[in-house]
Amino acid sequence: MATKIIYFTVNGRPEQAEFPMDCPAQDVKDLFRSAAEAGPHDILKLYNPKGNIINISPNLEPNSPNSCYKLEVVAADCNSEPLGIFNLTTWESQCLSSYRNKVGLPSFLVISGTELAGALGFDLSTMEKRLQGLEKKILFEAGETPAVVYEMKKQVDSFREKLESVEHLSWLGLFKDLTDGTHKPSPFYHKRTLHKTKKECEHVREKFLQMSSLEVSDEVRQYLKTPTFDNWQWEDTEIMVLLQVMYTDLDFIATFNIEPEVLQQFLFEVYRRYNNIPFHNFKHCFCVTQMMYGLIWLTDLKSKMDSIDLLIMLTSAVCHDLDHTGYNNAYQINARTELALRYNDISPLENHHCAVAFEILEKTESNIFRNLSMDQYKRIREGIIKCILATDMTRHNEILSKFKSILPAFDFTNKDHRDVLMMILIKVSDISNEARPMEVAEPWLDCLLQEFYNQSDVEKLEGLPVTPFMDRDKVTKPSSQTGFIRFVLLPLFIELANLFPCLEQHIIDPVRKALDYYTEMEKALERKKQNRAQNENTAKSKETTVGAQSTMGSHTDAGPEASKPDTQ
Ligand code: 0WF
Ligand code: ZN
Repeated sequence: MATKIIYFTVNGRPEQAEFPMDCPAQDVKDLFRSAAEAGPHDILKLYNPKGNIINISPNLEPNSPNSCYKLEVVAADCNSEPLGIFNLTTWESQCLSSYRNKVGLPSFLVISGTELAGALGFDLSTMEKRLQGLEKKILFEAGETPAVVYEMKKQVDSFREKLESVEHLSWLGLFKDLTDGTHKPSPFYHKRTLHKTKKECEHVREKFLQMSSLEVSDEVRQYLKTPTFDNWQWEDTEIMVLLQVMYTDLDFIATFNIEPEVLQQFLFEVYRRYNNIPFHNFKHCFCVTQMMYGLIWLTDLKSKMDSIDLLIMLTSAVCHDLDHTGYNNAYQINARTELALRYNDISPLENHHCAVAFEILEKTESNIFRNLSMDQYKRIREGIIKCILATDMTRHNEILSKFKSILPAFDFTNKDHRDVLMMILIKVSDISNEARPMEVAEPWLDCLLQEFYNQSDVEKLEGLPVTPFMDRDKVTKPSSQTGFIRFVLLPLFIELANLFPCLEQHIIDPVRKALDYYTEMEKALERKKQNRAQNENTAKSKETTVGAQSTMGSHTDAGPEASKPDTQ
């Protein structure tokens, strides 16, 4: 079996990990976890020599001892176990619990990571206040500060001192220099190359321009019109050529007098402004556009709507997630990012995607609408803004309800009706991965969960509210998908199929199949969980039996109860 060797350092100590090429992802993560001597709830971050965070997975690029990666335990997960520094020895726990019983202290006074997180990250003041309260209660009852409370106070003090002296933890709001109260962005923004580098872009541009004059076969052109299209088979430069084909085959080049060089420059700028993130990247832009393109052909929209509306829809899809940074609106608002401030918490991301689109279109060399009249441009701008803003999922019910209300008397000659349909079409395209073949859709879900989990990790580290469906401790792949398909995807897709019944087989059937697939996966996971719990219980009851037998047979193993004075 071929193996990979990965060289890395952890706490300055050189280590190497060897694992088979087909090693399960979880095993690779566990390997690194044990190298870092990290607990099951600690968060590990692996950096490459350039300082970028890389994914700990079986696909890790093999390296040499000269190009070591760096492994860090960035922070402990705040959800379950007490934090290391607040772990009590057995004796201390017993001592504390006997005091708790005596004075009737509630169990939340156990100092756990959950409380730390709940108290806005590492809120030591809250911790200190609680300790003071605890001390007062105990003092009142016992007359002196017990050693365990004294020890805990010392640990809190020393922890505060450590935190306040570490500059790179300033984003936790604890570094002493942070006196002006301004929000500092998470270090993750700086540590990874979110934006594409100039070199990367130049290379892609050259390759794209070379390829753009090549003829794309009729077979590919037809395949491009179907929701079964597999994006994973195409690299970014080819994707740019395919986008060019869409503009050509919908006759936009001829109808709107778009020069090929301008379209190429526009597509290159679009490529450049999608970031290197797991989900909301250039490939997602392509998938959404390709689904929109497929829907236009499948529903024969060319015969029902003006070309300009189709141009609005396709271009909106191309631009709809420009410069997405991998953190959703809830994060933007909670973290009070520049975008949330700029857009007053109103769809900050979608407003930004739209603004970037018009930045690109402001440049003559990439303005595909430069040969249109003022009125046409105005209509296009209004349409694109409407469509991109409609992709904010918090508006889902509002838009779907509107669509449902006009459906019984839908009229293609009514502009208001067409506007709502355009919003529905971009929404459907945006969340349509599950309408694709399973081998195309499932990797997309993995990418999305990677982006979601990253956000919730950062939310925990920054002491922000954690978005529940992004929390790696709470959701699984099937659990996140069954609810979404049942309550979001199917109700939306079914309404669109009411207007276009031919879509049933193309987008509803595959989504129903996906629902069955994830429902089965959810059941299998549940069975596995139950089996594990059962095995653990069996093992525990065996242990107890053995333990009880040995205790009964040994006077020296009698435990703390045995040393208690006889109160009778
Ligand atoms: C993972 C799941 C989810 N699944 C998808 O297929 C998909 C496509 N787009 N998106 C998706 N989300 C989102 C990307 C940004 C906006 C839409 N998510 C949805 C969430 C977990 O869970 C639910 C479940 C029910 C209702 C609402 C959200
Ligand atoms: Zn999107």
